[in-house]
Amino acid sequence: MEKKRSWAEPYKIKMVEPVFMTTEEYRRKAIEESGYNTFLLRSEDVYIDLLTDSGTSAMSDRQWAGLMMGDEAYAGSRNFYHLEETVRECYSYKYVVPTHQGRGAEHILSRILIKQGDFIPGNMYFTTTKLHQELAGGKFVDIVVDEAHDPDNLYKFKGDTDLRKLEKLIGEVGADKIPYISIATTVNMAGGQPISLGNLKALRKLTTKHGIPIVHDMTRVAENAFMIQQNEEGYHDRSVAEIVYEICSLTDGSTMSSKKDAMVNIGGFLAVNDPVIFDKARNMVVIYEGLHTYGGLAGRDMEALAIGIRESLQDDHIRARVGQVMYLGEKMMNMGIPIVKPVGTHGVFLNARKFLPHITQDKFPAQTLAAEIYIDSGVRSMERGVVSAGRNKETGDHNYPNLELVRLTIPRRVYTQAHMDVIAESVQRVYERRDSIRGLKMVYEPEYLRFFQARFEKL
Ligand code: P70
Repeated sequence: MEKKRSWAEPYKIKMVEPVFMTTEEYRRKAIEESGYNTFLLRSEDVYIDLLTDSGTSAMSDRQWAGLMMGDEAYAGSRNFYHLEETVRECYSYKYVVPTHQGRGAEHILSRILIKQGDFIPGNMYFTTTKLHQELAGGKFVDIVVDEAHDPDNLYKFKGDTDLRKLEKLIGEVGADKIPYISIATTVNMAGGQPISLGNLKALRKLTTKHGIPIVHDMTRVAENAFMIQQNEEGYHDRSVAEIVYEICSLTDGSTMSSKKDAMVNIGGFLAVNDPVIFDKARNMVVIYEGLHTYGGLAGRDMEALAIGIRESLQDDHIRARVGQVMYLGEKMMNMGIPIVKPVGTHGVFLNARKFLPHITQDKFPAQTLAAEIYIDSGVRSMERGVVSAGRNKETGDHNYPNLELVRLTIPRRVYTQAHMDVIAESVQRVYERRDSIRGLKMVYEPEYLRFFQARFEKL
C-alpha cells in the first residue's frame, strides 16, 4: 500500500508580519469608498490578502541573502549572468532579456513578432497578454479545449489546446498570418488549470508542420509540471524540475512573470532560442525597460530571482504549495460551495454564477461577491469575470465570458492552514446569506484593463 503523507511545509517560519482585523462597519465603508473594487482597497485594511499570488510570496533566507549580493553596476552585473545561467539550465532557453515583470516581456515580444492583421491562438486569453497582442495589431483566438469553459467539468488537463480549432484557423487565415501560438502553463483564467505534455507534444508536431513557433507563458510552469507528475501517465517518477525542462524544450521561447512561481516581489524576462529575435529584443528592451543586462531590475532583484527559480522546482516545495491550495479547495467543496473543479494550482475560484444565480451578469456577480467576502472578514479576493473580460472592440458591448469567477489566490509560503480555515468559514457565511445580496452598476470605466480601476455602486 502506498504511504499517504500530508503536504506539510518544507520550511519553518523565521520572521512574521502582523496583520490586523477591522470591524464589519469599517470594512463596509472602506469597500464603498473603494468603488466596490478590491484593487482600490488599502492593503492595511485587508486581513488575509488573496488578491493575487503575484509578487506576494515569502522569500527564503537564501533569497534575502542574495539581495545583499547585488551587483548594481549599470552594465554587465554578475547577477544577470547568474540569472542567464539559471534560465539555461532550468528552462532550456538560450537567450534571456530581463524585464521589470511579465507584461514588459509581453510588450516586447508582441511588438517584435506581431504584424497588423495577424492572429494569435492561445489556450484561453490572459488580460495583459491579449491587450499587448491587440496593441501590436493582432487578434487573439481561443483554442483551449471546451472543457476549460465549463467550471464543473472534471477533466484533469483543462489547459489543453483543441488541435481541431487550430487546424480550422490555419485553414481559414493561413499559417503566415499566425506569427506564433501562445501557450500558458497553467491557464490562469480557466481557474489555474494545467496543460498536459501529451497535448503539448501533439501541438508541437502540428505547428512544426506549419512552421509556426510556440511561445510559452511560463508564469506558473512549476505548478503545471506538478500536475503532470501527479496525473499524467508516464510522469509519476519524474521530478518537477525534469518535467519543467521538457515543457520548455517543446517551445521556442517564453515570457515570464517571475512574481509567481519564482517567488520574487518584482521581475520577469523574455527568453528565446532564435538569435535574430534575441537581437531585436535586446535592442528594444533599452527603449522601454533598461539596458539588456538589467531590463528594469536591480542587480539584487536578479539574484533573488535566480535563487527563487531553483527553489520553485523542488518537489517538496511545490507539493506543499499546491497541497495548501487543494486543502482549501476540498474544504470548500465539502461545505457545498460552488467552485471551479478540479481545484486549480494557485487559488480556489468561486463560481459566482452558481453562488449568486439571482444576479445577472450585467450586474457583475463576481465583482459583487468579492466585495461581500471582504465585508464579511477582510479577506481580499479578485473578480475574474465580465469586468476582467472587457468590451468587444467591434460592438462596444461587454464580453460575457462563461466563467464568472472570484479568485481566492494563495501567495506562496505566506499563510497557514488556520488561515485557510478562516477563509473557508468566511465564504461559507456569505454563502448562507447569498439571497440577500444585490448586484452592482459600473460608474467609472477606464479604457485599458478596466478591472484594475473601475468603480461601482450598489444597486
Ligand atoms: C495575477 C497576475 C499576471 C500574469 C499572469 C499570466 C498567466 C502574464 C501575467 C502578467 C497579476 C495580474 C495581471 C493582470 C490582471 C490581474 C492580475 N498575473 N501571464 O494576479 O505578468 O503581472 O508580472 O506583468 O498570471 O494573476 P505581470
